[in-house]
Amino acid sequence: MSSPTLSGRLSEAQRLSFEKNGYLCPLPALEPHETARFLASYMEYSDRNRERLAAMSPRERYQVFSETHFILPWVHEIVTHPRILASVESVLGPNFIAWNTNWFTKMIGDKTFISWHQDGTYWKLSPPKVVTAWVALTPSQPVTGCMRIAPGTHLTPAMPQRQTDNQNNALSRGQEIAVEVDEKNAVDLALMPGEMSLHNIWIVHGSNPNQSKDTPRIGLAIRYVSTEVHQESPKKPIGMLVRGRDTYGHFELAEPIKSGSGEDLTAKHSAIVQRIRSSIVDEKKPAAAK
Ligand SMILES: O=C(O)CCC(=O)C(=O)O
Repeated sequence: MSSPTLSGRLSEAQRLSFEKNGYLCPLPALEPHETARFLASYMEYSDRNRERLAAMSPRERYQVFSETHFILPWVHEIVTHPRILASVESVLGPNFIAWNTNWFTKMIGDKTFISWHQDGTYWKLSPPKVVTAWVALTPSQPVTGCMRIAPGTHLTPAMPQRQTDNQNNALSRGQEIAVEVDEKNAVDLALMPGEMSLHNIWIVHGSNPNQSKDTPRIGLAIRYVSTEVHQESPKKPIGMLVRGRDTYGHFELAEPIKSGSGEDLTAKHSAIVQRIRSSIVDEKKPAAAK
């Protein structure tokens, strides 16, 4: 039998640590040859969309880089990677859905940052059997603007939040917690290419701009939810069943888009992005804690 590290399964000590601290980091995710292939594919996708992206703010760009697992087979490969799924299964149990994905990219000299926030406030998902796997394709380190968390905050759901309008804040609504975060106690979730972190839906997290002169920071955040989870949303939410069975039917189960190219594929992708965004709470009505 493979070791827990290579199979991706978490040890009991790791599982308990995730429960207690609200995060785990670093964990092995991709093999070096996979990381290199996915990074080359990412650069090719960015290059293909260069003109469209150049005219956008970080916040708008974030949307083009959301839900790409529906249209890019190599992103789907990351989302369904056996080692990542085995780690997530250790936390969520045997049946779960990939609900949403976002690329968080900070190129060299880019001012993009992520304000301190709690994901659970906006996602309206309950019970909180939800975990984010953040998979690094390049070094995600303090100098390149790695993710940072405020330890223990996953035990305090739904802190007050405010909206901000700084266009360099990559979050879709510029949300930020209206509570002072003690920066000296923040923990850096430092990752090397091919590694990942897991974080709880309620942990306060954010990240600084990339200060490095030569290294971009590129990573994919994948939100996995147990099939038990229900989302309060105007339309039935969609997601991809990636492990086990769904006996709840809370999500419309979707497959990657197989047909279409060029503008047609872009239109289908935008429709999915809009549908998933529309299930995230309106900025004027932050969700109550569940
Ligand atoms: O990548 C980052 O810096 C922030 C990621 C984040 O906010 C998230 O995965 O929820």
